[in-house]
Amino acid sequence: MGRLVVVSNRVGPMKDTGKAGGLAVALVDALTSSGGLWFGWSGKISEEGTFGPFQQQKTKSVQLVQIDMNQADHDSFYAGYANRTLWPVLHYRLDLAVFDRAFENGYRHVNERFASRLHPLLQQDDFVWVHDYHFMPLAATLRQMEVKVPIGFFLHIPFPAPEVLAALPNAGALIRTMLAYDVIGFQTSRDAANFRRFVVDELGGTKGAGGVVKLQDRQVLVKAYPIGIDAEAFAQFPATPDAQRNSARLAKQLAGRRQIVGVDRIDYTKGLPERFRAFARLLEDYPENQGQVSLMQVAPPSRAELDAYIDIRRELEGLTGHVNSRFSQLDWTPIRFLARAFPRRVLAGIYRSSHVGLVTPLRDGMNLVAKEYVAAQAPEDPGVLVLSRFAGAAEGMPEAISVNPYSDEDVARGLQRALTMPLDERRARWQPMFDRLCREDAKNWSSSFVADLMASRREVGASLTAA
Ligand code: GDG
Repeated sequence: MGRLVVVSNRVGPMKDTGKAGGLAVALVDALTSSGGLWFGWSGKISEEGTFGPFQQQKTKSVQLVQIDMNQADHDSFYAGYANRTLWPVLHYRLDLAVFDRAFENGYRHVNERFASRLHPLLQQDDFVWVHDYHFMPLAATLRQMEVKVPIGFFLHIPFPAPEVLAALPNAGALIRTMLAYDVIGFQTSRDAANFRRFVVDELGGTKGAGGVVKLQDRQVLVKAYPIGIDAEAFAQFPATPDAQRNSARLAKQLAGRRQIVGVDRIDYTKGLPERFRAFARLLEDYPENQGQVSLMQVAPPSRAELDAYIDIRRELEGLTGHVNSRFSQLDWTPIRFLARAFPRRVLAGIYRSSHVGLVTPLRDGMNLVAKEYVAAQAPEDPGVLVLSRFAGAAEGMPEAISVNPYSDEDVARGLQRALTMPLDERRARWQPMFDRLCREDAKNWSSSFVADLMASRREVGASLTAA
């Protein structure tokens, strides 16, 4: 079996799975089982943009190779095209997208730089697995360097309807470069279908059997691989001393009242202002919840160098003040907005102490919080998941209460239903979701992608480029 090479914007961490997200856990697992190389940005800016410290994890036969970026590349590639252009467009937010030739050039340039740094490290029997919207054209660039090994790509965020994507200048050329991959994975069958439709309707390709798309000499497997979590580990977290200590603090503070929990990076895709308004709507439409049910929103700041992210945080602070000043009682505060991160074990304790998990993105590739909330519940008395129909997770969690995050009335109704749900129904909904999470976990996700990648044979042919 060949070596696995993973390329992602950020690399690691390799140790302490209590801190690492499901993605890191899944990738470390895949890398260690075949031996491998993990290549990406160091997270550092330096003017030379040279290789960062070359780290070697000898025990696990996994090498981490990280490179720095210079300020100009960071601004046009990361803060520019990746996060001001692709992120909003792929999340259906054309209103927030910035189209700038300099961003587009920076994106291409950084992809070329990553490819030329990776190229000399590749061996003949390697398999390369590229992650996410930062590196969509990477395979095409590697193919121009005569790299022949199988290369796969997984998109962690949504792939929108072609009608939306067509608004991105040069969308056709960008998607065309992606046909240099051998396997392209998406979070949901809808995303995969949108991609196939783009190739057929916009590029003039055709559909083959089993999800394959064809264009000229290229044949690419396009398929959904819904990402999972390390469900069994997550189910154990609430029993750890850290989690229990914090759950006890929370229980004391709640004093028998109930709590709804939300956990999201501060991001305009996560539907946070809409969620706060829907919670206020719950208190208005179902006033018996006043003084009884609070919303705790954990929201670590992210991408704080972008204006859209600063704006959303301010809006949330304003809404919190507004709702709290209107509904607070002497011994009860409706919204607690914690704009900071907590260790994963503490998070698991918060999930378990909360009667409802509220996950209402306006669009989301998958949403791992929905899965973590379910995994952290006590089987004998599980809480209820209220889930946006626009999260990729909704496709595989039909037992959740499905809501339209744009409608405060609908979310309030879903919340009320969750808060009044009898124990037998809560159990009946929770068990099949939990069983599925254990079966379709993070390891299963990475091993099924890698298996398809290994099965793919690279057809030698002319490399497709944006030209
Ligand atoms: C992208 C896609 C897709 C959050 N707060 C804390 C904390 N977190 C952890 C959660 C969860 C992760 O961050 C967030 O994952 P999501 O899936 O919810 O969202 P994105 O960050 O937008 O991720 C998404 C994902 O990639 C994977 O493919 O599901 O759709 O957008 O694991 O628990 N972790 C800690 N403290 C916090 O305060 N330790």
